Amino acid sequence: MKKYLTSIFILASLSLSAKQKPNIVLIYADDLGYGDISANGATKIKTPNIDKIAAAGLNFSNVHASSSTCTPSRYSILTGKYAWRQQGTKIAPGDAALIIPTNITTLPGMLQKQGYKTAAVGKWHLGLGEGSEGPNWNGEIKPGPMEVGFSYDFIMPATGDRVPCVYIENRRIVNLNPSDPISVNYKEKVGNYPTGKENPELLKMNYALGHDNTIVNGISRIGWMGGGKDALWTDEDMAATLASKAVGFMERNKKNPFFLYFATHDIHVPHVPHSQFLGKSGLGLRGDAILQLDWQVGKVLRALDSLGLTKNTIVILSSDNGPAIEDGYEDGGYKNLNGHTPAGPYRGGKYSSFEAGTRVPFIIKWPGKIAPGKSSALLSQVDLYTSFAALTGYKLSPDDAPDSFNLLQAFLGKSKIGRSSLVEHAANQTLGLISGNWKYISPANGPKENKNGIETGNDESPQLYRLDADAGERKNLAAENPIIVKKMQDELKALQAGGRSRK
Ligand code: NG6
Ligand code: CA
Repeated sequence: MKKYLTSIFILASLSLSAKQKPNIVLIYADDLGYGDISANGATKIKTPNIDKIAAAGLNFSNVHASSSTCTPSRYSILTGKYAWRQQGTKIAPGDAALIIPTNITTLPGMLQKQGYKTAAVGKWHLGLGEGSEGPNWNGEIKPGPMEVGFSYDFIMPATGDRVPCVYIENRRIVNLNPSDPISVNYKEKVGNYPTGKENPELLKMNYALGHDNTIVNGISRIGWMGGGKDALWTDEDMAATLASKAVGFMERNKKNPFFLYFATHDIHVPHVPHSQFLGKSGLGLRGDAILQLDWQVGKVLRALDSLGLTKNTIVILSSDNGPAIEDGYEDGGYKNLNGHTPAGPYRGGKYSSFEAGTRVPFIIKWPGKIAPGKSSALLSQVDLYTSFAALTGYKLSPDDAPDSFNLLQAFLGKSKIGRSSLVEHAANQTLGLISGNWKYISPANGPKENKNGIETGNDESPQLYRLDADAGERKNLAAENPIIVKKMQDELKALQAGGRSRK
């Protein structure tokens, strides 16, 4: 009897502590710039739902994605490791194999060990399957999210502008008719669908920069696909589809602690928002996509309210890299900016070594636990792993999350002190380093502006900026400060040689 009572007691206390662990919802927007939200000073567009997170939470001005493009930033946030430490982590083709090793403990895997249910909903873009043949699209698609720590997934395999234009739920393509198997190829045309190059008259918007392959839903994509007609997504419905999957996961797990990685398609290209947002921003399709993103944020917040979970849920809104204005389609991005500044006060944008590449919106709320306000602590998204490990009581082993630090107190606003340094990684593999108020960019050949009109930050000479006095990185101070340049170069070299980061 005593034994029986003891086990009941243990069970009860276990479930209680599991229940008390806060849910974590990470809304990871795509290509959303620091200045794209009204909470960060945008005046030409209003993002009321994102602003609600900011009003109730802590808004950071110096949090960085680890890279100025998608795949490496996502790799880093989920593994706690800088992506440039591993080969093959550049922007992934749509048929790439999974790039996250299945034998490491990832951020969601760590939370699973702590009793969390974990979901990836939305954009994946970290590869699927193994080996050089790519994923087995018509069968069980693995390894994928479920092999690296997620207990549920509903994903788009790569990006909105890449084939295959289908959703995958728990290893299977959704609505795939076995009598109409799909084929995917990134080298040559497969299937009978028209292409943008051959049939531009079928397009809803003109392509640019090689987005001229298979047409799905009137939009030509990167890569070719055939078959899978019943499984094809409709871009206009994507936001509602993904939001409902995110909400469904929270509903099913309201009694469990859960981690939701809600990686929205918005505001990546193609910008094809639902008609309810068309023309509503006054800033063209890109602005309308921001409104659609904000609407999805509202869906998540309202669901938490109606499930009674708002109080015990940490909500984070951030982005995988800085803004692009036009990125593969002639969708009027530049023409319709109307004075809107997606990068805020920062220079560059997506792909860039300048600050706007990685300095992204980062807002966190946890009612009663995080006091509303602002923070300028220097933090990297890679730090979420170890900070959440500290929050949930997980003890890291030496190989876990090598670039991630416990900066929980800074994320909760209890400390103003963040990292002393962090690495910024650009699309062309150039590395930069922030150390205190100094920013160093390694020399790089290549154009100063890319084909999308974004300043790359490339310069054959070292660049050194003083971010507190010159956030816009206009005055290169490298020549006057050779000792600082050398010190920062040495730190980067040591990191590249496998050295651990400095907290
Ligand atoms: C680039 C694409 C761009 C976009 C990006 C991925 C070209 C010329 N450009 O290679 O349109 O798809 O990859 O964006 O192909 S990201 O946010 O997923 O990194
Ligand atoms: Ca991105």
